[in-house]
Amino acid sequence: MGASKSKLLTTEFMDELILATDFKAPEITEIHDKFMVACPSGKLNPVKFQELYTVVFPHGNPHVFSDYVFTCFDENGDRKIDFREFLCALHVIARGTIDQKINWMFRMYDQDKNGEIDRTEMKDLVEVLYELYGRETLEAKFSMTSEALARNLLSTMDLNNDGKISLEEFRVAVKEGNSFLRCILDTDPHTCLKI
Ligand SMILES: [Ca+2]
Ligand SMILES: [Ca+2]
Ligand SMILES: [Ca+2]
Repeated sequence: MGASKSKLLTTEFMDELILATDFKAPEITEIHDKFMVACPSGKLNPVKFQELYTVVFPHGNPHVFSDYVFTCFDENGDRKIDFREFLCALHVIARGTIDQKINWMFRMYDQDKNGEIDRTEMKDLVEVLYELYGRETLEAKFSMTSEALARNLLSTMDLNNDGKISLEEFRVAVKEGNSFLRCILDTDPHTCLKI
């Protein structure tokens, strides 16, 4: 089963992957088989990645969102996701603690990587999710435009009133069950990409 598709996984590479993640060999083989079906070339490009998200969010426009996720997976920044990058990201998302997942999500939306989500990044975050799920769907769900929701979230989450959201403030809001932030967790690539 899947023997031919797994031929790129040498014993050496497998050992390295087991060390880097805590997946076991049979799990890695299974994920690798699915990965190779989704992208036979062995490297996901942004277009292919977006196609995977379009299947999951047929009513929205996943273009920008998938690019956010892509950038987070693509550790060396060559605009391709190889199997090692894919598996390492998946390891955090699928197996990580809730805190590791929250860190991952925070890093994704902290676009300039300065450790804070500022007003513009918050606006972008909300905008990206409205596009992803479909604007009408989220406007109906939260009874607010994306601009109003971004302002609302910033003022609710910003516990020390410095106009920015720290990782800790983000963590508190997610754990308190903020319903919009729950939407973010529902975009977990592990669930979405079904790999
Ligand atoms: Ca890469
Ligand atoms: Ca930032
Ligand atoms: Ca703050």
